[in-house]
Amino acid sequence: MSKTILITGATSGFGKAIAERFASKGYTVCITGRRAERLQELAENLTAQYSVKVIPLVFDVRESAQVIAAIDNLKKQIDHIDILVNNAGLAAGLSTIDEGNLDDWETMIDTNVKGLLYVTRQIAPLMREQTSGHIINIGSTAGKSVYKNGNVYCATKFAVDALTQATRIDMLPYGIKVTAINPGMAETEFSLVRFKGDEERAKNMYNGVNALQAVDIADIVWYCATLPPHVCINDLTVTCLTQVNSFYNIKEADRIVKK
Ligand code: NDP
Ligand code: 8X3
Repeated sequence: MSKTILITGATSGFGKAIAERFASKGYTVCITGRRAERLQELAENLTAQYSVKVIPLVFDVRESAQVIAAIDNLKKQIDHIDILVNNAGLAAGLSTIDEGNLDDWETMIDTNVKGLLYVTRQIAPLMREQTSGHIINIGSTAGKSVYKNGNVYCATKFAVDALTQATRIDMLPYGIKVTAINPGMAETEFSLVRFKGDEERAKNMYNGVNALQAVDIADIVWYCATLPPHVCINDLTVTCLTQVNSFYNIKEADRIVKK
């Protein structure tokens, strides 16, 4: 029986790279997102390349009814889930609290916090029943220290940190691992989304910093997910070499190297 992973937000970035990594290792891969065409294309590519079962599920994590319907449908197609990666998330805008956009706030809170909760609420009982499983939440360095104008996005990632800790306690009796992976700056569609399609501004974020790439996060998820059964990484923070935390980083060109 092949192992099964469910990855939210697999239409781009980390989620897509994680789906590729686990498909390449023979996992049955359940991929989710709102962009149906991208999901379908990814499903077809992974099936063709790795001959694995891929189940695309189109839903918005902010809509609890959609989450419930999609996971109910999934449960008819598979009988176990080994790994859930709560990855779907986003930042919208950058501004001070007094000038914040309420719609952006709602979007971030609904997606990053409530969306993660809705999905976890549907999958955790299945893992409890199995008395096995691994929940991996994608947090952020933004959930470890706040940065200027990051207020609400940071708050949602602090919430992910708290929920990861709480879930680990709740799942403890059932042998379910719960891990937070907290990446720093990574070059995905994240900034394009944050800056609402402003490609120039998004690209500038990564200029000269040698940022993390989606495959780096996929490597780390694979590592955390394949440790011996008695070993659980609780909390892992990862940045590129030129970043220390949310607010302290340098350009690659400013790094002192021996001539
Ligand atoms: P991307 O924008 O490349 O990917 C985000 C994914 O989330 C997409 O697949 C998107 O799918 C999905 N998503 C967003 N909103 C929803 C929604 N309402 N319902 C369902 N799916 C949704 O960004 P990343 O890969 O970088 O981001 C992945 C996670 O990593 C996020 O939680 C982000 O906060 C976190 N992170 C990112 C960092 C970075 O610097 N890139 C660093 C630290 C953490 P679709 O639009 O098709 O619905
Ligand atoms: C994404 C990393 O620093 O842009 O979580 O907030 S950052």
